Amino acid sequence: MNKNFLQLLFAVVSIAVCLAGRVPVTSRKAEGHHVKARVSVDPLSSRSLLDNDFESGFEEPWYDSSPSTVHWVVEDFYTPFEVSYAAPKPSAGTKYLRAVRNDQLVSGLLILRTLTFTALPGDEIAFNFWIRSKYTGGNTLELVMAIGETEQTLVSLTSYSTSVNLEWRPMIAPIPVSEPVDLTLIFYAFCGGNAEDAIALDDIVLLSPNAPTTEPTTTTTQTTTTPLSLSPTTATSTPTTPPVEVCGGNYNDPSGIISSPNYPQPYGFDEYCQYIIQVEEDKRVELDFLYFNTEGGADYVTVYDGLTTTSPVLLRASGFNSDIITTTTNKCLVVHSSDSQNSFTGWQATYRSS
Ligand SMILES: [Ca+2]
Ligand SMILES: [Ca+2]
Repeated sequence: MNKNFLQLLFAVVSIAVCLAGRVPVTSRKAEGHHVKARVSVDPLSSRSLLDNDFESGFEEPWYDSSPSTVHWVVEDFYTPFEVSYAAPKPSAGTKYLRAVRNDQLVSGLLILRTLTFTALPGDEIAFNFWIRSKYTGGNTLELVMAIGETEQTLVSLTSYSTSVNLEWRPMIAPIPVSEPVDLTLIFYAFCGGNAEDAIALDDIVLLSPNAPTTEPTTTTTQTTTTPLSLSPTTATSTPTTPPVEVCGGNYNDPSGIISSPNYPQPYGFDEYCQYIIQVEEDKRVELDFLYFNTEGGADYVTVYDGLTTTSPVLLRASGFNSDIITTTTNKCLVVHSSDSQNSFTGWQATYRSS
């Protein structure tokens, strides 16, 4: 048996284990050597092992290496471990990965990592997350990429840790490599000791829009059918090419709906959209945000009391917002702006003349 055959065998076995989910949760912690063995799957094959919606009941190919009493455990929405503060219902399926504490709710650090895989230029990692804490910022959640010993934070979601965060939120983070690089993705989290404190992950998917053009000639495994079949469906929702016509516009009806580009799919990167709303002369514009979910501190909605960006600012919001805005005249400018990374669902608002 040559080396390639052994690697292929490892990949096939790993996939079989992942799909069939035959590693019992209770025994897995004791099988550290087994986990390490699977890390030796060749990194290109590992790409196809990253996706997990946790519906199988198993966290592999993501590995819990939390050092404390808090661990990542696959939870079913209908049978939560901490009954008094259940997770929000996932949009699809019923299972997800959740930070589970012991009976005394002792706080602790959580680590969740992939095996080493080859990231290609254009790769993005998409996932859904829920983070909540009694005190704002009390829990932390960061996604980090590690190349050898060097770690780089891809996204920090700690600002979403509030007592009122009761929903799953989608996240897409670009993996910033300019050439194929072997790396590991790691979620670092801290879950506090309050009853409300919670962190959960679901629907982790490696998006690889450029995969067909950068396929190395040495790849012999055909395990790539999984990502290839995913690509066409996810390509329509990637935020890099939002329809141009929904980036801003003129709104002159007495009432209407405006939303971020591509809503309810994630908005794009580096966007700047102007929504110009004008109602009858003697009326005012009332703007009511029905949904709001942008990257905190990075992707903003700004509402001006007039038609230019020099007009008084009525609202400048990122992250959450539920304010109802009323202008002093019949004119209003709404600006949506996003930066070059981390795309969220966006926002939707109704306006009416009042
Ligand atoms: Ca799920
Ligand atoms: Ca952003």
